[in-house]
Order: sequence, then C-alpha cells, then structure tokens
Amino acid sequence: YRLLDVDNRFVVPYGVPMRVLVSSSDVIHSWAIPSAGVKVDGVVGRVNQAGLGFFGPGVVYGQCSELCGVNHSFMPICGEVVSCEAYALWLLPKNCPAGKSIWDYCLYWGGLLWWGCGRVAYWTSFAYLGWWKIFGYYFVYMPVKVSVDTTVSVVEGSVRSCCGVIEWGWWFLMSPREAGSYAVTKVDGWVDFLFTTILVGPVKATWNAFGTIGSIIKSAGSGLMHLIESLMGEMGGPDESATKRAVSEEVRVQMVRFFRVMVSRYRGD
Ligand SMILES: [Cu+2]
Repeated sequence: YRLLDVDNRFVVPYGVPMRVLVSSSDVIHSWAIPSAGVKVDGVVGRVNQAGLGFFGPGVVYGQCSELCGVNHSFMPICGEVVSCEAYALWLLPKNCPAGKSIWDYCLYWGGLLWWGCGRVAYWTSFAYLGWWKIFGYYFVYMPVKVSVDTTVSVVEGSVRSCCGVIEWGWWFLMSPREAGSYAVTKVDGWVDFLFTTILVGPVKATWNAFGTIGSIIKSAGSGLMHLIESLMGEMGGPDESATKRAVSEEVRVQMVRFFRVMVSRYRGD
C-alpha cells in the first residue's frame, strides 16, 4: 500500500451517522474516500461538510482528489472504521478516571440512594398531604358548610316569612285594598318564578347538555381523524420504510453501545 497509508489514521465508529468538516490551510484539496462515497473539496477560508457513515468495520483508503500542486500524488487518506467500544476507548484520553477506591463507590451509590429515597419521600408526602387536603375539603368542609348554610337560610327564611305574613295581615286589616293588590303582585311574581325555574330550567339544561355532548363527539372525531391521517402518512412505501426502520434501529443500537462505554469508562468501571 505504497502511497496509500498514512502516519496517523483517523478512527471512526461504524453504525453511527457522522458529519465531516473539511477545510484547507494552503491551496484547494479534495478529501475523497471512494468506498465511503465521499468527496469534499477542502477550500481555504471555507468549511465544507458532508455526511459520513459506515455499515461495518474495516480500513478505508482515499487520496487527495483536486490537483493541488507538485505533491498532489503524495497525500493519501487512510482511516480505521471500528466498533463503538473501540472508538470510545480510542477517543477517551488514557488518563481519564479508571479505577476508584471502594469509598468512591460507597459515596456514589449512597448519594444516589439518598437522593432517590428523598425524592420518593417527598412525592409520597406530597401526594398524601394532597389527598388529605382534598378529603378535608370535599368530605368535611363542604358538607359542614352546606348544611350550616342551608339550616341558617331555612330558619332565616321561615322567620322572615312568618314576620312577613303577620305584617301583611296587620296591613290587610288597616287597608285591605292596598294589601290585596300587593298580594296579587307577589303571587304573580311567584308564579312567574316557578314557571321559569321548573319548566324552562330543565329544557335549557337539556339543550346545554346536548351541546356539550355534541362538542365532545366532534373533538373525539377530529382526534381520530388526525390519528388515521398520521397512520396513513406512516404507511407510504413499505420497502423504503422497512429499510429506514432497520437503519435507524441499527444507529440507535450503536449509539447506545457508544454511550454505555463512555459512561462506564468515566464512572470508572
Ligand atoms: Cu491534491
């Protein structure tokens, strides 16, 4: 592999989507790796970008692909495509925290446990107190308030009515015509009130209920329509979506592996 290998190979993981940034510090070059389907011009004062991705491990080769001067033939490109684990271990500096004392573990897990227990206790007490608040409000405060209020108003109304009747009787004895016409007006007002409350009230309530039920049905229907539409949108092109799904699943798996290595390494496992 004369003139294809390099002193320092780049290292990248496979199964992970990447973005390469290419620039130049002297003249225009071109960073090209045929097996990866990548060719990006390196231009002075400009950063070009391209998507980069590999499906498996290997060593990839390329060459400068823009005539850049007398040494154009002598600038190879070479990289190693490795697993996420190997990439993470290559990426991390050698002096990162690996290996800790048992005391550190105790501190770490103790802290985590303390934090978790604290959270649980906090939310439990919160929920408990909230429950008692609701219970107190709806099962103690409201019933007591309603019964006391009702009793007071009934007693008050009865006393007032009695007083009113006695007063009206006295008035009738004094001037029967005035008291009589007042009584007729009052009775007319009662009849009107009873008519409005007993006949019109229920009809109005029924009408409102039907309106509410209608709007509920309407919103449920539109939600269902949205769901169906999104499902229909998802169904387009079975082959394409199957491939897409497979690739994104692979990417997800690789990323999880990568982060697992990073986390365990930094934690000092
Ligand atoms: Cu060149």
